[in-house]
Amino acid sequence: MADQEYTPEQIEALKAKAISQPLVTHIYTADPSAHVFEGKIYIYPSHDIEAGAAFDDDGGHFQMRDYHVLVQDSPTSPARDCGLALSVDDVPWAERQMWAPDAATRNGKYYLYFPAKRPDGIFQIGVAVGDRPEGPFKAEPEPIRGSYSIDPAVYGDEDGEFYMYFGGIWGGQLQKYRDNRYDPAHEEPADDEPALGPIIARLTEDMKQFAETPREVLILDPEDGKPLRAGDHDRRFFEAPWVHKYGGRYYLSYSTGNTHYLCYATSDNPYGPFVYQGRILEPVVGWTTHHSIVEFDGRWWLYYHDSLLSGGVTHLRSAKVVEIEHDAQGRIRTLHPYGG
Ligand code: FUB
Repeated sequence: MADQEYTPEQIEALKAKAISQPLVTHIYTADPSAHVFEGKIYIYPSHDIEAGAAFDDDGGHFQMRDYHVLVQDSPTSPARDCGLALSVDDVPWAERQMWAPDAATRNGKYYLYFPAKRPDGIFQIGVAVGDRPEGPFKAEPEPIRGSYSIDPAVYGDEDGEFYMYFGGIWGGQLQKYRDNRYDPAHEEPADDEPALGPIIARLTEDMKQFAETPREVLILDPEDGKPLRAGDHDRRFFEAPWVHKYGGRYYLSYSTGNTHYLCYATSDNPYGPFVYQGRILEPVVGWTTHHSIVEFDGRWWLYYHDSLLSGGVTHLRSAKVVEIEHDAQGRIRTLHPYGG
């Protein structure tokens, strides 16, 4: 997960060709989860900082400690930082690494979902509750029972049910679990075995627990109808699940991690199986790629991040937004972050 080296000239050239600009530049923000609440766009990003931690393949250099919520009147309007929404110091069970969050609203309350490491180094997912989209949020004293790994994304369906999708391999620890049970001996499956999928669980009415046993979501190869293989690094799920609905179909989008693509798969059912469809975004500057997709006034927007503002530092990223299109068949046109 080390930085790719760029010269200042290369960075300037990429900035000139970039298809979008950072939403804010006074802090680093990443993993932007965008929602329309109260007629505005609220964005729930990670808050990247330079903590001086060494680079490693488990993302030890991502040492974020709090969350700031951003707000826009529309996706083309300036973004405003609403200030501190939640600090790790105010989460009784969490010690460090406040990674990619998401949010949802139900019955007049707002819920901030976030992964963080317990003192023993294991990721779990917590929830904090507020009265306003921007917080402040008060954390529940314990993580969500039965939660694990990272990158919660909460999808509210038209029938009123809410589902959490979560998971990420490598630093996100998903490869250590089978059937929701942790075993440090587990690793990623062999290349010719089915890849690990993200995990889904319906949420309880109070939005604070899983209402059912979490289960794995399958992503199938459209060619043979079989699950994508673990060795298929250009297409298999790595982290950053997100779900949106378009034309009555569920779209599961995600990062392929070490190959740096944002891809998507579709299904008629929130639990899947999903069928792989293609790429949404080619690789950005910086190792990670992570996004959300939101509709605003009938147009669709991809919130994503890159590391251009920091000159290519992988753990100092900036959230951005660009419009995406679904064609007549519902396919999403692939975007190139620096033109081409
Ligand atoms: O921001 C920390 C981690 O990097 C996120 O949880 C992953 O999705 C990746 O973007």
